[in-house]
Parts: sequence; structure tokens; C-alpha cells
Amino acid sequence: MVQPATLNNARRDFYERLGSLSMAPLWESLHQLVPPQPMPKYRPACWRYDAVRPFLMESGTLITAREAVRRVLILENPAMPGSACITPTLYAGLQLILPGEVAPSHRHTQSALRFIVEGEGAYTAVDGERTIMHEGDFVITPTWTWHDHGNDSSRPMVWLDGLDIPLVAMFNAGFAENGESEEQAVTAPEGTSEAKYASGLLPVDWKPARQTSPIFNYPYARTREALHRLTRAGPADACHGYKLRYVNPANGGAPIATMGTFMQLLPKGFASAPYRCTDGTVFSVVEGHGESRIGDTTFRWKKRDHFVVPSWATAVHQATDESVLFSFSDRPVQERLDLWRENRGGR
Ligand code: 1HN
Repeated sequence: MVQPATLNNARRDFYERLGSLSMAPLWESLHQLVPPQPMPKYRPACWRYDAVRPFLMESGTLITAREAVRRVLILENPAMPGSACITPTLYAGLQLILPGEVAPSHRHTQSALRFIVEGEGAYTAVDGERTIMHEGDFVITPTWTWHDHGNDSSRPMVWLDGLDIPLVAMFNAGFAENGESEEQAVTAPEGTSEAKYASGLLPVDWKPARQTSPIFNYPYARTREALHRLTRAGPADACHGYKLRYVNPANGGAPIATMGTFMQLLPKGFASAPYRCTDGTVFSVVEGHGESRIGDTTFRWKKRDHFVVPSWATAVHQATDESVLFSFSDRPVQERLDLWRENRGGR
């Protein structure tokens, strides 16, 4: 029998020689490669708007939207410095556009969602149609669509950008190009996509050409009304309160193929049952205040704060006032791949 010390030396020597062939022994990393349950390398984090807003406004004195192309402060997971990721698959940032500014037209294969945090009256244009945005609206710029933004209002406008940048990077499937002019030509009157697709009706001969939703603004007024009516219709879910997912009316799936988006109402005094799921999720607080325990970390939050819940971290949400939370994650991707799991009760 070879002595353990001799064996260890022999193994080390073997690994070194093996490494020169760009090979490695599986048995040294098997447990990390196939963990018994998710072991996220990122953590819960919270960005309070009171702390963030002064920096956003200061950025507005340092660079124009035109020079920056997009004037955005990235929400980066503190456990992934330099990555521009909020989770390993998602990017998030807060974008500022000041009165009179234009963010020039471009397109890329990364899909983007906007969730309006502060202000109203700025527009985003997607493939030739503009929509005026208001607080709480959820707006999409699907993969490879031309988009530019402008603020014709008299106040700063701030929104949350969510993009599938890390996911697209993993596939090495990223393409981008700039528009020929700063603002794309308007080819359809405002409200066209809403009229065609957003009333439980679809144009009779229209066939969807892609997975993404033909609706590009899901206004808060309508979402809020639905949540309010839900509270009258029955009891809250123990884990979610009253929670709805945004939907592509043409196929019942998520409006963006790579990102699921959700809105939930937590009644005043509601304390959720512990819950975990495999989709790391970014939250934007739309109304109210409360606190969330995520694993061992507790964050107090209020309107306009943002926080991230990692995969498989047990979350418990408590609402001091009636509260509304917007969230997004990579859930549709995990579901398509038969990977998504949840655990109600948190065990
Ligand atoms: C982008 O195109 C926007 O169009 C926002 O507003 C954030 C982050 C990275 C890459 C492209 C936008 C972005 C982005």
C-alpha cells in the first residue's frame, strides 16, 4: 500500500502533468460542479433610493444622456464586483433622463425592460412607435428592436433597466448597432400597439413572428386596478400576497422570452410564509413600506428602493403598509429548460 503522503505527492505531480494537456481530474471538483442544492456566489443586497438619488442627480451634472448614450448607474451585486451583474444572469441599472434630453437610437440582441421609478412624460420609441411613460409602467424593448428615449417633460425621469446581458454574454450571442439618426422616424401613431393587442383582442390576420409581446407598455393604472380588484375577490396567497405575472397576450408566455416580470400587492400587516425559488429576483418597491428577511439578512424598504433575492435564498416579506412590489427574474428561461423549482414554506 502506498503511504498517504507519497500518494498525495504522486497525485499533485499527476495533476500538474495532466494540466499541461488542458485536462483536470473531475474527482477534485465534482461536489462543486454538481452541488446537492444551489450554492449562489452572489448575495442579497438593497439599494435605498434616498441614498441613490443624489448620485443619480449628480451624474446628470457630469455627463449628458447624448454623451453617455445611456446615463445609467449600474446596480451591481456586491459579491460580483466589476461584473455589472445583479445576479449571474441579469443586469440592472437606474437610468436618468433630464428634460430636453435624448438617448440616441440603437438596437442590440440583449432584451431590455424598463420599470418607471420617478417622473412622467418621457417617451421611449420602439420600432417606430412612441409611448409616454408614467410611474409604475412596465415597458419592453425586445431583442433587436430599435429604441431611443426622450424627455419632453419638465422633470427628471428615472427608471429601472433590466437586461439579460449576462445570459446573452454566456451564449456569445450579442450583436449591437447604432441608428442612422438620433431619433428614429415615427411610423405609427402613439397607442397603435395598445389598440391592436392590449384589449383582449388581436388583429384578425395577425400571426406572431416571435416570442416577445406585441404590447410594449403595460401601464401601471391598469395593473394597479387589477391588483385592487384581486384583493376584493379572495384571500391572499400565503407566500406571495396577491401576485400577477405580466403576459404576452399572443402566447400566454412572458412578454420577453428571457425575463419574467411580476407585480404583487402585500396587504397592510401581511407577513408572508417563507418561500424560495431557483430564479434570483430583482425587486422594485412601487408603493408602501415594509421589510424582507432574505436568508440571514433583513432589509427595510420603502417606495423606490430596490433589492435582490438570490436563487434558493428563503425570503419572508412583511408589509407595514399596503405595499406593491414589481420584480423580474430569469424564470421563463429556467422553465423552458425544465430547471425551475420553488419551495413553499422555505424548507
Ligand atoms: C441600453 O440600451 C439601455 O436602451 C439601458 O435604455 C441600459 C445597458 C447596457 C446595454 C444597453 C437603453 C443598457 C443598454
